[in-house]
Amino acid sequence: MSIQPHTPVHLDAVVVGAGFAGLYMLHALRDRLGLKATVFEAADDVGGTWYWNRYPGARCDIDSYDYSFSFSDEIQQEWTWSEKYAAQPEIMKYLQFVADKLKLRPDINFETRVVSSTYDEHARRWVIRTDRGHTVVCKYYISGAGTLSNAADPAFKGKHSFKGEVYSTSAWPHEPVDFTGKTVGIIGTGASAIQAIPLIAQQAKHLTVFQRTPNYTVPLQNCRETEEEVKAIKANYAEIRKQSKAALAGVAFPSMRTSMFDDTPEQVQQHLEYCWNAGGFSLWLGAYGDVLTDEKASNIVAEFVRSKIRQRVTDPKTAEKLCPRYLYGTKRQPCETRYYETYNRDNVALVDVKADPIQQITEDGIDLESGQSVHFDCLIYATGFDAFTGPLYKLGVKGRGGATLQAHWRTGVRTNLGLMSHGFPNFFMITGPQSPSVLFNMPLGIEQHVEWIADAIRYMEDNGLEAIEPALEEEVEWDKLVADIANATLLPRTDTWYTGSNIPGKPRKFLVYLGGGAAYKQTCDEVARNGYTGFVFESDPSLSANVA
Ligand code: N01
Repeated sequence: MSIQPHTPVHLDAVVVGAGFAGLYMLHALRDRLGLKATVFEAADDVGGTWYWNRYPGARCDIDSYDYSFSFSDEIQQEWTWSEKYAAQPEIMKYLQFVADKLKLRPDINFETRVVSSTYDEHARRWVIRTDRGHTVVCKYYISGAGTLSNAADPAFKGKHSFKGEVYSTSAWPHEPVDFTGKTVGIIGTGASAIQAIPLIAQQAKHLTVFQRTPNYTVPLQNCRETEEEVKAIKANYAEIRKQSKAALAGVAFPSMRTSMFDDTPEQVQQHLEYCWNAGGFSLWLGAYGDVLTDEKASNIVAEFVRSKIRQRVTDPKTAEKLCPRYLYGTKRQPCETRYYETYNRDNVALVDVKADPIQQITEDGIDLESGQSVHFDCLIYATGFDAFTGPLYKLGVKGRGGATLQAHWRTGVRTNLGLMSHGFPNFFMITGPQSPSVLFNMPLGIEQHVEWIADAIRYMEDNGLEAIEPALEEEVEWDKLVADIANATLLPRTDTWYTGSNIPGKPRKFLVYLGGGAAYKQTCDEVARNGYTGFVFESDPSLSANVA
């Protein structure tokens, strides 16, 4: 329900965020479990990450038909995607359609940010406060705040002295930004910048890209969906979903072969070429099973991509600057549309800020350590996120004994199943750290978490239970399992936002469960089937009433 500020309200559940996660969680709590629940959302509309990240070129890089809810056949049959990889405005429209169809809006409090969340141990209730003066006392507290919703804020000297227009890809204005006739500087060359740069370059008078680390970027190969394709997908949706859910990263790649070393070098090149042309994540997650575990296999793909960059970028020096050197596959592979050709334009310059670091931001541009100054009218930050923990810490979560999540995770995140953490009873994290989260198809991963959480809540309600919390030993076990699986791959060897190393002072730890979505779901289901092994319950219904 939508609630009034300044009068404490007692509800069954509070959900944070109205993106994919919050929308489905609200639906599950309210319409399947019959609970009284409300959502707090900082934006003035639904959409979550797709509300904020509306920079030019923003689009999904998993097939639209896969990157959508599967829980309602009615929704998936009614909704028609126009492109293979939907652009941000279409994904926003889709989430608005879902919210309206399920009549979710009346239970969402927009333009309202949670500022503190405190567990009252005696009452076994969460007390949630917002920046608009709401106080809600609830039994279940669920974060759908996302993993990439808290922008990193690199501390550039002179940052606030810039007098021109300043933009951030992660909080792009709602009105279209027109760069016509303007000079622009953009810092960062991650997935966001790689989508935005080709379009900004077409419009701006001049664009300077400040690149610290080049990425292995592969053509997206987006196209319109034909009527026949749409018909075939909709007719076959059940099977498509089954295959996606069983696949390692929540997307089925029929091109996947077990080992690169079962093929001859010629066959390998042919297969890599095939995956390159297939587009999206085919090369990264759909070529060979050992690309992410075997350094030699990773190096072969790395050289393959570098050869593509050299073919596409006409100036050999610029091409070399764009050639990555880190282990292929260990960073999230961005997908591009004419990204490399953009550097053949006369109005685009690439500055390597690893070789010549940014010394300071000035009132009209950037000074480099070499003494060179670059001037522009508009500055764009595409500098990434404080992933996983950033959005959770912003909620001001205090569990047992007033301990903060920050304190509990001081030496590194520790959870059970990436769903809950010891000391924070009844606090659930949708796509939390140490779950498959960002290395699984997000909407499908979200569905699995929402359904597990809803089942756990139903179990508690049916059995008169007041609190659920992971046992400490189980959390330690899960932590070890996540690390062991990650360490069997190459991924932890590179500094990335997966390890938290893009944020100064953040403990370095690989924060994604890499065992694959199917194995993960099986574990979660087994835990539930066996009466939530590894979780401790408290039951004392007499304490559930009269909370102050
Ligand atoms: O952020 P990033 P992003 N000085 O962290 C640079 C998802 N996503 O917003 O690599 C100079 O990847 C930094 O340099 P370095 C997706 O999961 C999905 O682009 O640290 N440069 C890097 O180049 C993705 O992975 C879609 O050396 C600095 C850039 O800023 C995730 O979001 C689309 C710097 C940050 O890149 C994040 O992507 C877009 C400094 N001080 C994003 N600090 C879809 O298609 C940082 N950088 C669904």
